[in-house]
Amino acid sequence: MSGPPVALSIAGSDCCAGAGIQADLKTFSLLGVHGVTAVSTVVAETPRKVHGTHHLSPAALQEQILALLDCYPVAAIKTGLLGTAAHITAVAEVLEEQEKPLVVDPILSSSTGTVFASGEVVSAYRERLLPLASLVTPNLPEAEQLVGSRIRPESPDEHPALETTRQLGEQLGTAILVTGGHSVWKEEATDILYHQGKVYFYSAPWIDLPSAHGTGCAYSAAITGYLAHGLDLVKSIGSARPMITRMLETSYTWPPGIGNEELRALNQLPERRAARQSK
Ligand code: PXL
Repeated sequence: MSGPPVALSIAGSDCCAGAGIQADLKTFSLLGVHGVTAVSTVVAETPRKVHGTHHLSPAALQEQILALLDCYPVAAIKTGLLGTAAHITAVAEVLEEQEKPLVVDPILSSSTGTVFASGEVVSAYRERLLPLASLVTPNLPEAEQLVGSRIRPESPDEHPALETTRQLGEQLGTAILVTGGHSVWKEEATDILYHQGKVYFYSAPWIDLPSAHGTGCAYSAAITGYLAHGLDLVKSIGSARPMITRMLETSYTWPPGIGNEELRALNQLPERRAARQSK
């Protein structure tokens, strides 16, 4: 009897369960995938604030990954928050030995602006982990950090991330999906994939949810889940995108009893959004 496929998330723990391994496990289970986890960092966090980050040792992280790979028929792997260069190197050392599909979500900062990454972290990603990836899923600011420059489109008709995505893909020789949540293009959240010399666009309605965080975690987990089911990369992304829209539409809003309209006013998000659009 064959059971559900198994996917491994190597990531941080978000105690309020919007992001990190908690988001990954919820996403895997919606897809009928058995999720297993290796924790890198424990983040004390509430929806609009990171209170503290507590790293496990790189050896403790490796021990979890090795134990799981030894015991389970892991079909696909994703990485999320790896807060130090030593954690990234430790993960790369273990994953170099295997050839399973690997989705790397290079978390360089939180949606509330906490910077998780130093220059050393960016270099460790570029040199050690990204070359092993089947897919890398940065948002636009992360992609710009990884490329090392800010490239703006020549015309408003060009997607804001087109050149950055292409350059990163060519530099690393890996598929790159730049997720659209940080750049509204033509009134939609449009993700852009560079894969084997071709560019693909995935558009979805822009859903402005001030209380949501961890959308990127759930998205990369959904792609990993579909890969674990055996879909190819392009189909996995095409299936994950509408799933994330549905998850956002039905997501828990925080604080309880306060709707997104009121939160938006509290956070002055229309201004932030207008500033983003005019960039
Ligand atoms: O959304 C990025 C992210 C990923 N992983 C963990 C986090 C966060 C955001 O704060 O806490 C564990």
